[in-house]
Amino acid sequence: MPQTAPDQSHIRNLANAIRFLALDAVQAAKSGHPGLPLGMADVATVLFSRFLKFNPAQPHWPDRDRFVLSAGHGSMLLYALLHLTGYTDMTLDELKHFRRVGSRTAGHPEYGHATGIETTTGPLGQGITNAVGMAMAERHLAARFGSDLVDHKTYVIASDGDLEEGISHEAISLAGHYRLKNLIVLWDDNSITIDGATSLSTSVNMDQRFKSAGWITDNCNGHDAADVFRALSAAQSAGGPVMIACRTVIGFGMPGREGTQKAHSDAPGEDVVAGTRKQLGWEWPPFVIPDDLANQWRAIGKQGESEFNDWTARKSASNKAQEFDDAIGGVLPPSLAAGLVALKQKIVSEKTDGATRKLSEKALDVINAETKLTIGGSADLTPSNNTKTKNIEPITPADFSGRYLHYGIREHGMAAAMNGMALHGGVIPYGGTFMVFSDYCRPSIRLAALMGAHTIFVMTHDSIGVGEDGPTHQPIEQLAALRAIPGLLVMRPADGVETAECWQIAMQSNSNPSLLALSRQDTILARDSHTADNLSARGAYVLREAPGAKLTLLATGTEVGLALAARDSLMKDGIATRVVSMPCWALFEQQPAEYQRMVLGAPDTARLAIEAACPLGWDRYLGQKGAFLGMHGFGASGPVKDVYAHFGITVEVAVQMAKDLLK
Ligand SMILES: Cc1ncc(C[n+]2csc(CCOP(=O)(O)OP(=O)(O)O)c2C)c(N)n1
Ligand SMILES: [Mg+2]
Repeated sequence: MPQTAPDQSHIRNLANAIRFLALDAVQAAKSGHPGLPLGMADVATVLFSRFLKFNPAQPHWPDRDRFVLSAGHGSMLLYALLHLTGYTDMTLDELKHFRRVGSRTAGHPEYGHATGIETTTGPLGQGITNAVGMAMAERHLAARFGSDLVDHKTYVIASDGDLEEGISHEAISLAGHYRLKNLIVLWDDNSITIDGATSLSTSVNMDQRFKSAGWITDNCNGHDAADVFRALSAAQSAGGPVMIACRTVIGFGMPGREGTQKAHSDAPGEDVVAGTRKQLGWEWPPFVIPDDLANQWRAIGKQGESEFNDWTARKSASNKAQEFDDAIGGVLPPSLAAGLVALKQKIVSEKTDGATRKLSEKALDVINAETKLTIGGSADLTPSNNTKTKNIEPITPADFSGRYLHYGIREHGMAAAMNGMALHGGVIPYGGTFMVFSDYCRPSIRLAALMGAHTIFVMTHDSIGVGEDGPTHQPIEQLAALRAIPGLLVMRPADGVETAECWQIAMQSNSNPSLLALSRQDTILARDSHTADNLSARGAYVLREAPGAKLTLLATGTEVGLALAARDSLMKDGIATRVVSMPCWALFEQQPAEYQRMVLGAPDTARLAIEAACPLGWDRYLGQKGAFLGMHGFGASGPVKDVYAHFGITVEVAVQMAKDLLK
């Protein structure tokens, strides 16, 4: 660790390189947010030059420190830092094309667009919560592999907005409880948001707020290099998460704008840009960094090389090297798929039925035994979500070697923290709550999909089948709303076999998130013969064929059993009826058109879709002669059977609707 405080004018010069790249890029784009980059440039420079462990030549180094710009609107701060420190994909040209289609420099940092961007930020509060997950993953992997291989920190720059967002409460209390000593938050304490002074809308004592959650707090003058250095030095050996309030001036150096909300966003205009050059003594034209400064920044980018080499040597010498690489690579043993196939076979031969949430626990039993990558959890619904298998132990503040997290009643925080874990790598997070509360996770689920994060959301109690808990607990529009998120695999398995198949898909789909919608109430075994083949992977498939059928019943989850019963009745009446199970629309949409046509049946045949949820989206599968049996409003409280009967989601109604369709 560096011992001597940095020189103020040295840091200021380096920071001004960030400031003018940011200002010139915003001015060139005629849009963007100069306030944060100008305000936090000094803090970021001390962090990157004296503390952050990183190596631009090895951006995926697993033991690098993670840097999260939670206040994603300040994206130019990050882009400038990546460029200056020598990330080869962040060229000067990219900065010149800030906010242009196809550039790596989108309006907010986008995960995957450039190396060094650890997560997508922009929706305030997400980044700091991702960071909690990253720090959690680090602690767990350090417990598993030892500090020789895993010993890094997660640094966050969070703005007033990040800390006003409700999700930050969940993040802060989670991190404090688990005493994540590897997490350091730098709060851009500039007392300004878009509407004006923060005093317009908040009177929280941030120091006390963090302290009460178990954090160590400090503050510094964010424009005094020695003071920032002092606070960051002290944070290195803290016994818990650290929040440093960095007092800064938003838009530092912009005449007429600094210190006010006018600095937050928008290109300030050529006059103000020129005035800023004057005020900060910066004499270089747009996008020009003098050689000596550029070289100093490049040297900062090379500081981590020797640490990287030392780490590589330690890893090579470690008897855990292969296991570590496999964990970071997310490699699943072949025995996992084989175990799930064996489970399917057992379910069929023993004719196992039951609630899919419980059958999901059986699949997880296999998964958690076959791989150490999974970290399960629940937002305080463990006995209902069936997410904790007997073969894994909880993670505790004193022992991170476990693989189960009690997230508390923090659905949103759980979802965003899981994204952080997935992005960190080395673990595959899954976590549960009630399906109806997927709404409480939705912004994070959306970001998981946008980033292609390997996060698995377990949503149980997936319909009016929750019965007596009533309409507040009965998801209606959630399935449709979740299916609308591009890239999210929403899976609603019908029985134990499909549940095992959907888990296999979720485990293997490592570049997109999955969501399992699981029932509270019992299902019947729909798949009466065993196939090693994963039929759910096609999204939909013919569960029961009927030669010459003029009618197909389409259903998902618990309603597949209903469809099968309706089919029995129709067949008795001499009506040849097919049943199609559709566990995952998104995967079905990826199948060849020919397969889709085959599954859905000829265009002139009738189709009845049955799902105890709202009809939105089903019309695309109903064809010319179709109908939908499901929900058209909120649910009602009562025993499951009565609730289904009340809304007419019954075998009798299905049979009658089918017959009407054939008239
Ligand atoms: C969830 C969410 N709500 C609203 C916004 C729009 N927004 C962007 S920045 C911001 C607040 C700006 O204040 P602060 O966070 O203190 O940043 P500063 O202006 O100090 O850079 C808002 C409301 C957002 N990005 N995310
Ligand atoms: Mg602010």
